[in-house]
Amino acid sequence: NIKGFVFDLDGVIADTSVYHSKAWHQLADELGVQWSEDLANNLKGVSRMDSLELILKTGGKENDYTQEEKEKYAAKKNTNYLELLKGMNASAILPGISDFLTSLEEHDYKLSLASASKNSPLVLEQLGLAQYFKEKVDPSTLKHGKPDPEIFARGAEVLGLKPEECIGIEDAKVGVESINSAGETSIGIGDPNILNEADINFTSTTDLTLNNIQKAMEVGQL
Ligand code: G16
Ligand code: MG
Repeated sequence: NIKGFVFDLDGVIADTSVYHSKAWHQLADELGVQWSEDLANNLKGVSRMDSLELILKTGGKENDYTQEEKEKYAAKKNTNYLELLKGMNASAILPGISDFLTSLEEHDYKLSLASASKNSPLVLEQLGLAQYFKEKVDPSTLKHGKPDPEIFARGAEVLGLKPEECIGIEDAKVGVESINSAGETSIGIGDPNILNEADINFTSTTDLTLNNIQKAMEVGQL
């Protein structure tokens, strides 16, 4: 019996994954690392420092920089990202999400946020959606990033729910893995070939409705 929904932010609620990608692309160019669609996909949902490590590894440069230099580059990416966020408003909310959040509230589902982003409180404020997510997992308190189950397990915990009472929603492959290993039902938003481990797949957030979820699940589960 589903009682709560645990949301990823970037790429599910808002268009910000495009901004993350853009900011990492800029940094990859500066570091002389070849940018690719695959790299962009593999960075989704991955924490700031782990993202930098992945970019360096992709370019065979993982041993070229000190920890201090790496932190400087990660900070630089964040400055670029924050610059791109300036002026972002409710128009960056992905299609169908506002209606979906309203209908979840109407049906008394509990909502929490499981975003790896330390910027998520700021993003929610700018989108005007902060009131929906009083319960959030603070990513700075996590020992492990996605695909580890920790973040989605905590997303259920902050709602006082068991994992099996929750549906997790993600756009990243590592995010879907995190939901699944936490023991929640997973919804993947995006390319079904990439998100092939999701229990339910929708290609777009416009398909995210209680009706469609009900249809995709076994009768009576929602
Ligand atoms: C997000 C993005 C990632 C980003 C990470 C950390 O995760 O998908 O691209 O690297 O957060 O973000 P920040 O540098 O802002 O702390 P999610 O979990 O919301 O998709
Ligand atoms: Mg995401």
